[in-house]
Order: sequence, then C-alpha cells, then structure tokens
Amino acid sequence: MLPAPLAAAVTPTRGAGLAARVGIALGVAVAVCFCTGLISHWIQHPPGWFAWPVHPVSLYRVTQGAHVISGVVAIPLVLVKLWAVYPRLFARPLLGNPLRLLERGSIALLVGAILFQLVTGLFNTAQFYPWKFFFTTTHYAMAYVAAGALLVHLAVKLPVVRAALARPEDDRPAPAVAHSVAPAHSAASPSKMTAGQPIARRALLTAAGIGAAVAALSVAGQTIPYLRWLAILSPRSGQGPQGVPVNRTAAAAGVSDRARAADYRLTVDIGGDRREFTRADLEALPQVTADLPIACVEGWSAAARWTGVRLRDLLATVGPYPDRDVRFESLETGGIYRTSILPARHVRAPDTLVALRLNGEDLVLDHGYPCRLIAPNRPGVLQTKWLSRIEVLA
Ligand SMILES: Nc1nc2c(c(=O)[nH]1)N[C@H]1C(S)=C(S)[C@@H](COP(=O)(O)O)O[C@H]1N2
Ligand SMILES: [Mo]
Repeated sequence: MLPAPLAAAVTPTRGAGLAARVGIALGVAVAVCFCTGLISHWIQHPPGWFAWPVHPVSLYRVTQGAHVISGVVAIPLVLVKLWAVYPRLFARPLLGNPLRLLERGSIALLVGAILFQLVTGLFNTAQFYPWKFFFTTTHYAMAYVAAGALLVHLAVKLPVVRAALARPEDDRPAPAVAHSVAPAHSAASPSKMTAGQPIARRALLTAAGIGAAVAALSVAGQTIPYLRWLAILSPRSGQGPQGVPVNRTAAAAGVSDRARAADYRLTVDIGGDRREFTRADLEALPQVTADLPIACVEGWSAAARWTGVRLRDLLATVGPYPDRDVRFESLETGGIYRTSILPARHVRAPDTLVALRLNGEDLVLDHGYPCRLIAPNRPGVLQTKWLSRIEVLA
C-alpha cells in the first residue's frame, strides 16, 4: 500500500469515471482490432461461407491499416486504464464471493490476453520474433480469449460503468451497486477529493488522448500516404526500389540465381493442359495496367501501378478455365510464403495480373522478377513473387 498522504493525493484521479472513459476508448480500439483481425484471418484461411470481395481494391489496405493502428493506439490506453484501476486491482478481499471471483478471474485473463496480443502484434509489425511459437496461430487463438474475457468483464462491470458515467463532474464513490463489485477509493475519503481532482482527471484523460494520438501517428504513416513522413515507429514505411517497400528480398528467399537463370520458365497447368512460358513469351502477350496497392498484413501499404498479363488471358492461352481456385507457386524451395491460393472470384477479375512491370519499369528482383501475382483487395502475403507455376485446382 502507498503511504496514506500519497494515497490520498493519488487515488482521487484513479476513479471509476476515468477508468470507465478510458475503458470505452479502449473497448472501441479493441473491437476494431478484433474485427479487422478476424477479416484478415478469414481472407488467409477462408471458411466455406466467407467471400471477400474483389472491389474496392483498397478495402484490405483500409481494414489492415485499421487493425494495426487500433492495436497500437490500444497500448497507451491499456497502460492508462491499468494505472487508473491499479489500487482497486489489489483491493481486499482479493477473491471473495463468486461474482467477485468471476470479476477477478476475467480481469487477470483480460489483462494478460490483451497485453499478449498488443505486444506480439507490435513485435510482428517490426518483424521481430523473440519467441518460439508461431505468431499467427497464437495471435489468432488469443484474440478469442481476449474478446471473451472482455465481454465477461463488460457484463460484470456494466453497473459500475453506468454509475460512473452518470457523474461527469466529480468522481465520488459510485452507489451501492458498484461497491458490491469493486470497492472504490479505499484510501481517500470523499471530502479529500473535491477541489483539484477533476483537473487531475482531465489531465490524465488528456495524457491518454495524447498518448493514443502519438501512437496512432507513429504507425499510420506506413499506410496513409500523407502521414508517411511521421512514421517513426514503422520499420518498412521507407521507400523501397521502384517506390514500394520490400518485405522479403530475393536473396533472403534464396531465389536470386533461379530468377535470373536463362532457362527460367513459368508453368501454367489447367487439368491435363500445360504450357511453359519464358519471360519473353509473357511480354509478347497483351499487356494490361492496373493500379493496385500492396498491403502487408504487418500494416504497411503502398499504392503501385502494375503492368503484365491478365491472369484470365494467360489461362485462356492454355485451355478453358473451369472456374476453380488457382494455386501459385514461387521459385522458393521452402518457407511458408512459397505458395498461395487465389479464389475463383479473384481469378476472373480483369485487374488480377501476372505482373512484369512495376511503376513503369521492369520488376526488380526483390519485387518478384521475372513475374509475380498481383490481385485486387488481397493481403500482401498472398501476392506471390517469383512465380514458377500456376495451377488451376481440380
Ligand atoms: N514468394 C514469395 N512471395 C511473397 C513473399 C515471400 O516471402 N515469398 N512475401 C509476401 C509478403 S508478406 C508481402 S507483404 C509482399 C510484399 O511485396 P513486395 O516485397 O514486392 O513489396 O510480397 C509477398 N510475396
Ligand atoms: Mo506481408
């Protein structure tokens, strides 16, 4: 416990009103983060009922940008929220009656799961993996834990939140209903929390707001063009070759030699019909240009102009397209990004290309030379580079 005078000076600002207001902002950020995260997961592992649209082409750019920004914004909000409720987290009795037990348990789970999600997510945006588990699976599973704990927490806390929000001008202990759940302000008596207290609370709310805004601006620049210069926390906001960042270089993927080899061929396979294409063969086919963003799951994105062969035109030179999903394979010999599957809906789209050029130049090696897939409204991770094989699935 804090010494009594210090406790008296500190606890008034840590009221239920502050906790409830920061909590609402945090709840909104977490809800946005959870929904956009689910969307991203479903696009990458589509359940049968899920149909992600082809247009607008930048929708995923927006939802995934919102995912990373809302997650980063939640970090200062969680810290302020924890600070605001800190004395009550350890209020006696620690466990007590069943309702209190449920409340304590859900809080422990909630704080743990939320901190886990925010920290692993932040590290992922920095491509920094100081752990042994596989990020996406764990991050996905933990999202349900966090969301479930949050719902229980909200249900249990609803009376406190309502009481706290009903008193905008001061922060006296909430009515009896709140006490039954969380005894507020054990150290300070109501008489001690009058004069300076609303100002201190406002200062904390301002601090939470500024913290959230700074956090948002520090990552928003990696996906919002006009904020690019502000993206101090964004590892891949900088310009890569041909005006687009590179996530994984040809050297890192171990494909440099095969991509430049004279005997390079792209194999296109529809059922039994198969054809091989050199890069010159692809250049000789009708060329189409499309403006499509590359939008990485890690939150960065960039607008780009691609030129190449329309996928459906390329398939048509091999045989009739049976309206099935299509599998793309890269020159990589291992790794989880060497293949991707494109739903039939995107295969039919006129702006889905086997791209040969980027922003007016031949693709550089790091962007996928000799050719790469670029489809509208898809996560970057599914825009396979260094294509070696395109196969229409049975
Ligand atoms: N073959 C292959 N394709 C790949 C990758 C990869 O590692 N291997 N990375 C993907 C990821 S995660 C992204 S975000 C985009 C980035 O494309 P860029 O490097 O051209 O910007 O490429 C995708 N295509
Ligand atoms: Mo990515």
